[in-house]
Order: sequence, then structure tokens, then C-alpha cells
Amino acid sequence: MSYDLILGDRTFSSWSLRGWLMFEKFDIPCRTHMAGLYDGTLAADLAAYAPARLVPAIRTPEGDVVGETLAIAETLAERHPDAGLWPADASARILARWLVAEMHAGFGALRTDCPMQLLHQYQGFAVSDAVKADLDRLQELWVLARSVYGSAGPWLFGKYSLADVFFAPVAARIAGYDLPVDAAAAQYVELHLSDPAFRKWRAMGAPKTYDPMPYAIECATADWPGPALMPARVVDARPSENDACPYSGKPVTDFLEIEGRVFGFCNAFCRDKTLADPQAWPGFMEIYQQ
Ligand SMILES: N[C@@H](CCC(=O)N[C@@H](CS)C(=O)NCC(=O)O)C(=O)O
Repeated sequence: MSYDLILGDRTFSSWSLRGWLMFEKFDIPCRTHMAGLYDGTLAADLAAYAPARLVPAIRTPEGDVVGETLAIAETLAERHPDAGLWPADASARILARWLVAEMHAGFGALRTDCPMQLLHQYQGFAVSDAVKADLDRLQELWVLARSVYGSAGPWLFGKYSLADVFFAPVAARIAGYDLPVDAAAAQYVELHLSDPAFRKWRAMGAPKTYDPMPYAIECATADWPGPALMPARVVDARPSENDACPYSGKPVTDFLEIEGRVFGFCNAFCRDKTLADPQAWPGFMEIYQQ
């Protein structure tokens, strides 16, 4: 038995990203299910997880349903004490809890003006004073955590913790709207964009199309500012170098090409998430590097 994790959307749902990172980054196995956040089926899709009303929500292996990312975080931290969700040091943990709670309850201007989107970087986005104030506060908190507790690694408390989970969508907002931050904050944003788990999440969202596009704004766009992507394209052709899908081991039916080499996958989603960012997928890179 494992957890069930109910998500809304990978490109636009910042809270879903937080929920997923809590499992992915701390190696807690779960089955993911998508609820129709933008398809009008959210309530029906969540009916089996009452009283959950928003995504993400989880169901524990024992059948308890938990909503609200803060409650999910505490539930997982309590149930998996060795997974390191909170910093080990008691003082660091106090500050981490504060940062997570402030993120959960605050930064309203940033969240309202700059909804998370992982498609592209807006150019020339007009930053309001209220958003600037949120950015100042973020940088104050990040500098504090890094300067006092960050010596053991690149994340806010050294090792990746729930604090980084909660700020991952903020990093995505800074990247996606090209918001002005200092060099240390820009480095922290970059760390999130190049994090393997974040890259996987974004790649899994890439195949989905939207009509209408959620949260569209009148602004020019440039490419997403994360790590450079390996160029790949969909092809119909066989033969592929591999007969078995790198993820499921099933026979291949869907193909892509990279630099003249053809690789196969067991379904269009496996192919398309790889197409979006081949290097996000260790299983694929293993066969690519053979
Ligand atoms: N405070 C909640 C926020 C969750 C949330 O707002 N989720 C959004 C998706 S990002 C949602 O379910 N929206 C559906 C709605 O508002 O009906 C948490 O921490 O989980």
C-alpha cells in the first residue's frame, strides 16, 4: 500500500507542485492522480477524497485523507521521521517552520499578480510596489536562513527541506516573470530550475494544452530560463535503439529522435515528457548514454 496524491495541474498549480515535491524529494512512494482543475471536474474528481476541496490532497496507506499543504507536510514529517523533511537542528527547524508558515499564509501580492506558470518567461512585466515588497521580504528570509543555517549545502537550510518545497513555486514565479532579485536570490532560483525533480515536474506538464490558457497576460514571452534543453523531435519511424520503454519496460510504440538517434516509449506521455526535457529522466539518459 502506498499514498495516493491528488494533483491539479503541473504547469499552473503551485500548490500541486509543493505536494508532489514532498514525496519526490524525500523518496516517499505515492500513486499520483490528476483532478480536473481547469476542466470543470475538480469537485467530482475530489468526491472520493471528502472533505478535500482543493488540490493537492493525499490519502495515507491507512485511508486517512489530508488536505492543505501545511497539514500534508506535517503528516509526512511525522510519519517519516528519518526522511529529513524538516532540518535536523532544532533552531533551524523553528525558522524553517516559520518560513513555511509565512509562505503558506502570505506573499499575497506576488501570488495574485504573478500566478505560477512554467511555460515561458514574460518580458517587460510591470512589477507593482506590493510585489517588490514581497520580493524584499523573501530575500530577507532567504538570506537569514542561508547565512545562519545554510553552510552544509546550497539550499535554504543546507540540505533540501520543506522550506525549499514551499519556495519552489516562488522561484518559478521569479523566473517566469523575470522579477528583479539580487544575485544570491537569483542563484537560489537557478538552483530550483536546475533541480532534477523540478525539471521532471515541468517536463511532465509540457505535453498538456489549454483552451483557454489559464492566467494569460498581455506580455511578450521568451523561452523558459532553465537549463538548456537537448533538442528532440517526435518521429513515427522505427526501428528504435531500445525495444523496451525506459520507464515501464513495456514494448515501445511511440518514438522521438535526438541527433539522428531514435528512441521508443510505451505511450505518448512517456515520449512527450522525455521530449520536453530528456536530461530530466535518468532512466532515459541511461539508454541514451549507452
Ligand atoms: N491552502 C491550500 C491551497 C490549495 C489551492 O489553492 N489549490 C488550488 C490549486 S493551485 C485549488 O485547488 N484551486 C481550486 C479552487 O480554488 O477551486 C494548500 O495549502 O493546499
